[in-house]
Amino acid sequence: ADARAGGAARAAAEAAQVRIFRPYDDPARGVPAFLDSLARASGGRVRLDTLGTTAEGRPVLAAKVGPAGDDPRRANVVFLATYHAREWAATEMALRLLRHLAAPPAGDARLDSLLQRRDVWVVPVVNPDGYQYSHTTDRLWRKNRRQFGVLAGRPVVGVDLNRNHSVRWGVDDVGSSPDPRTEVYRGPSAASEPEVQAIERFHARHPPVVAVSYHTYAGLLLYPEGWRYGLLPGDLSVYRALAGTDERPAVRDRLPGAPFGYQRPEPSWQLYPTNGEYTDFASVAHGTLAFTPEISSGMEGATFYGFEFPEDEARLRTLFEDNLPFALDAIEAAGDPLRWRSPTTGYGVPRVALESATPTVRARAVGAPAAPTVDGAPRRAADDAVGGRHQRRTVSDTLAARLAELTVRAGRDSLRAHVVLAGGAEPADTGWTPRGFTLDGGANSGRAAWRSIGSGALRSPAVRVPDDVDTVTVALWSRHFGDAFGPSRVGTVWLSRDGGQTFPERVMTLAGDAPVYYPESREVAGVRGAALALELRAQGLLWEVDDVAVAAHLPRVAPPPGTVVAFSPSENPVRGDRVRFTWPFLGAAGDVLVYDLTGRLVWRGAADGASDEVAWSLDERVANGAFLVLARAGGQSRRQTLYVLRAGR
Ligand code: 0X9
Ligand code: ZN
Repeated sequence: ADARAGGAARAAAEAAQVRIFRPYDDPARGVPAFLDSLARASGGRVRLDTLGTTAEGRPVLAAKVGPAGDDPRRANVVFLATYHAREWAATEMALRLLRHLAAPPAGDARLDSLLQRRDVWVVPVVNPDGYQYSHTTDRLWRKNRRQFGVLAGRPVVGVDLNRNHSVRWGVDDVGSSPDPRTEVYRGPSAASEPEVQAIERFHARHPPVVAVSYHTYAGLLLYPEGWRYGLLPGDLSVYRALAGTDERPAVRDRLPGAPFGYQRPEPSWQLYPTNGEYTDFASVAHGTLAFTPEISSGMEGATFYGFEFPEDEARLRTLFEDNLPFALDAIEAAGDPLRWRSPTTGYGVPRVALESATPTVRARAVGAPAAPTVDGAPRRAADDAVGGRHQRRTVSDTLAARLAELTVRAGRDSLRAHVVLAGGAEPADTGWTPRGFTLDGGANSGRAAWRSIGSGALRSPAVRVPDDVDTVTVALWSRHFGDAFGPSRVGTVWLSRDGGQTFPERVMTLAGDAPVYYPESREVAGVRGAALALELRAQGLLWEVDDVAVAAHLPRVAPPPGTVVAFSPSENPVRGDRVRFTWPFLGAAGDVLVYDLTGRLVWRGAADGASDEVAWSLDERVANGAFLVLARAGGQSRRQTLYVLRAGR
């Protein structure tokens, strides 16, 4: 009798406990059932779509929010969750986001009108078979549930869906494994899995401008490149505007014990390299700005929840509220990423950004390729192979000597900078004071680099910023071994504006792993006339630093009227629904005309002469093919052949 009473009490207690996480198959509480009821209650605002079917016959479902259908004039934004079965908090985030978008809090007219201008898709469970299995049988299951027979008496099951995408699939055995028994098995061939095929098909039909793929649990906000150490995306400025930096991060993390208090933004390889991964796929195949938030880095006592996020409404609400602003920013930025300024991070996208001043000039620009000039002399430079849809990078040949002045010209954009400080542990670099940093032979350029094996501080000499300069770029090359999961091992860069007496402002943070040298840079504004100095502080990490520079941005000189710059499109072939042309005739009004090959006028847009660009929004009537584009002003004209190659047409 006692046992029965105990059992009843336990049952009552269990019934009283609110269940939050949803399995897949439960006909009442499962994810598909939830989506169904949400769609039915939404008054036509949410529609469901089946993107594909898994090996065990479950649908991969997408919920579309906003106007019916997919209008090419509206930018697509997609939110994905739970490539990895056990990452339930990711699905919970996606479902809460969907609920928020389906019924914005009363009076949120801004979100309402924003959703009218976007096609937003939410795929809360990319991996339904694995997800269901993690609910019924093995809480920590990761892969899908495809069967690969029996090996040494054990069934071999599952492909890591985040290693199965068709871009850079299987390029090495570090970022994925050919062994089906491992957790990171990449599958027998690229996009071999039905779930991955479903996602890739969806991307071909509705190429997203921005995508967010929720995972758990490292407390990071990752973006490409992810497949090889040291690579930075061409669109880094746009990624940074959205995701922020350690100094101005986009996503807070207020869960108890969260080590940084925010999701650290960084290129994905700094966690570890992967191949066949989703964001590398989306960014390369569709020019998508694709992010992997590794959400939920909370702790219970001294340990992470890890994949087992507590079923606790208050904590899940915190998780959602922390991640919501970035999700809304992603939706908003998709309209015109280059001109968008983030209300969350405060960053916009500079037309030209300097990535390194020495030993190479590296710059990202909207109008590429950029042409660098060093100390008045043009430099040989190459368009970097790591492209972006919005910006490209140009890298100069290695400079033989330290420079004083550089310019980067890209179309009508330019950046002219005075290199006011440069140093890299070479004999000529006087005035630097290393404490706990030693000279080391593993240089990025020249003979030596500065190296700290635990803690130390490296101070630069002080330099005066000219009075007509507002902004500087602080740039350096770093190789370091830190900690992806906490602030125990970090390197930071601090700025003094009083000649090195105080260093109140942190301008850069390095953590995670960078086993190869790569360039880091930040713009700092409001430094007119200041006596600047840098202090690099190593706390617990193995850090090698070389080629440190401060470049003072000289005032922009407008090209004289009558200057003609190259007439070029923002992309060619055009894969999206909008293309921008640089307006070649400075100061002169005119128009841009688009003809098809039969000579029919397809579009005409006016140029007022004041703005740099003319944008053409292609509607659904524009067929794929070749077009002749003409820019005219007064008696002058420029022509350009343009190809339109949009998916699903
Ligand atoms: O390994 C993954 O697929 C992701 N981490 S997780 O713990 N959720 O499994 C991270 C993928 C991000 N990309 C790279 N690290 N390159
Ligand atoms: Zn994951």
